[in-house]
Amino acid sequence: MSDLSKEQVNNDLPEDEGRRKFFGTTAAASLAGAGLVMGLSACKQSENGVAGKAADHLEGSSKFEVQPGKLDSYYSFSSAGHNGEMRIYGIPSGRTLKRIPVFNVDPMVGWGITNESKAIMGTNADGSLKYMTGDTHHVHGSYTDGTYNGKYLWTNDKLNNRLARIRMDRMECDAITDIPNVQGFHGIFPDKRDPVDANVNFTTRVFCGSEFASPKPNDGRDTSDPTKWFSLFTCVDAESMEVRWQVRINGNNDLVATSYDGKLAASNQYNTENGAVLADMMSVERDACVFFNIERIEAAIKAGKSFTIGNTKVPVVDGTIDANKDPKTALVCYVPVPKNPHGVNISPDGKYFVCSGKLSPTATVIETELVHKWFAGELKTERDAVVAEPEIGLGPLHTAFDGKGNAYTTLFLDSQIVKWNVDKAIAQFKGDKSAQPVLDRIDVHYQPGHGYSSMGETKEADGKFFNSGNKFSKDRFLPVGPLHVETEQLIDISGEKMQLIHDHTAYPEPHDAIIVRADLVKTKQVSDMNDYPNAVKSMSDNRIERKGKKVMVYMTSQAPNFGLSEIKVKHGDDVTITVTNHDKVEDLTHGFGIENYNINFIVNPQETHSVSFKANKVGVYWIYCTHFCHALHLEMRMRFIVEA
Ligand code: RUQ
Ligand code: CUA
Ligand code: CA
Repeated sequence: MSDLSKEQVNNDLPEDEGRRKFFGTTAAASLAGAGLVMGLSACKQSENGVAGKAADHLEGSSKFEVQPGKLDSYYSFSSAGHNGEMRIYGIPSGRTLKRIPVFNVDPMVGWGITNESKAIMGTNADGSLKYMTGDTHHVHGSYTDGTYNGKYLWTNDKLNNRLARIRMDRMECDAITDIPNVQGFHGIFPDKRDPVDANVNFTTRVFCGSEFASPKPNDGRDTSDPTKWFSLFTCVDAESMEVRWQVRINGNNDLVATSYDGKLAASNQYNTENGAVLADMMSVERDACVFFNIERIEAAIKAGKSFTIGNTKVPVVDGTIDANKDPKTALVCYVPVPKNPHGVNISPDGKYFVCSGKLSPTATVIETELVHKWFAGELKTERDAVVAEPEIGLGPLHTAFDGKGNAYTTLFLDSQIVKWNVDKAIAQFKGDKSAQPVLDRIDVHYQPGHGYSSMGETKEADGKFFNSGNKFSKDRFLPVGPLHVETEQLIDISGEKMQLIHDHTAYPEPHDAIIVRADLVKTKQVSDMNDYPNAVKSMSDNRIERKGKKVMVYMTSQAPNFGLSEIKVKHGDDVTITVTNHDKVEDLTHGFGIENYNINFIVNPQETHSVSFKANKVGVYWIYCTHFCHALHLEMRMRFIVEA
């Protein structure tokens, strides 16, 4: 039984008290549970005397309230974790605007049920879905000239190793690609321009990291010899969604970031040990941030310096340390970074990559220009590309930027967001003892994973909002049983001190997201019937055709009528029903559900969708409109009759 105190219900429990009650136990449990205590060196938590006290920071939301009838100024495009979808929130309201099914089946829209969505998701020979689950962690958008162009979003599936694309004019998934020969496909990032062709100043590639080493090919060989397993870094074509190439690496990939000049992709590596068990993955003091030289990799492939794996035709180049000893010809550069780093993010001016320590209380700042110098043979060691490594707190994971030289890093173990200045961190690293990089801290509730700022991953970073995606919500919302909702906390970062604006909920379990200015997104509110090759274009086209056991039904919907009043078939027939919505009014969607046949999908104005199934139950089954459309919505129904 949950025990809500009066104060909690009244929502005036002193901020710090309630928080600390839960925080103490969770932090300790996280540490002990993961066996991480030994991995963490001591960190002075309040070096500047700026240790966070949430009560001081709480400003309240009134200034940012989106009043009834008013619209948000930003979209947030969010991952959904093992729910498998992508989500859209309004910022600053935190209101859910849409849930886009991607790797999951969604009966509301009919994703995974209609023939069109099944074709995108991928089917087995018998027409059933190949996969019904997925795990989305990262969402990134396509770029032109260093900022979002509003064309595409991509997200990863860590579970079944697929990359999905969402077309932003409709906010629907239009392509899914299998990434061959990888497991634990985690970080993704689109490139921002071509490394060579200056005219291509927009996204043409999407890079994909993979966390888990596996046998190559994974056909039963080497199952008991993990030393033979390895990971691949993958490049997918942004338009065709075909896999362009892969790179064999030492260790693993986790998250991915790309440079603004189009020349580099970076990925943090927490398992340079290539360990198969936890203790081995934490055995060395420094792992790495690996940089891929895109121009050289593509030149090597052109020159035929690649191999293939199993039946896969994708060219693979060798990016292992041994094969890349000479910086002047190296395809990759491994920059040493303290213990099991998590997250890699580039500053909006393109100058620095920040890789967080996770098991080290530090963030490592790597200068882009120095990585280029290493590739030119002008830097002594890879480590010389590091220009700062400030101590910022315990369990640093992801870093966002405000475009004013400041970084905001999530501290999982400290349950805080820390604001620090990059230039001051560099000065401190150079030996300036008076430099104090940490500027502010704010408590969040609780244990943040991802943090992201408004336009923070573009050169138009505006320093307005930061969202803390917390992994534990504990006492922040009304209890709903053992599975807690997640807390997303919106923070005002426009001033010197961070101010908590509000909490909003997120159904488990989002990871990364981006916050995009509303004016950059242009959606199409009503579809074009001509975009649907199987459209039933006129009312006189309503008909049923039979070829042997195959029955094809073509029909229209227009409120409050379906174009047919009954469909009569024989037991065992293979039935395909195609429905075109002839309504033109924005928002006038119809649904199509068949009683006891497990079929349910929607058709938005001017759209066409179809389903195929076997008429395997005799009798009368009502077909009805499942989406409220008209005063006579309930009367919008017809009969499906299956004769013995
Ligand atoms: S990773 S917090 Cu994909 Cu940090 Cu989840
Ligand atoms: Cu058509 Cu409800
Ligand atoms: Ca490690």
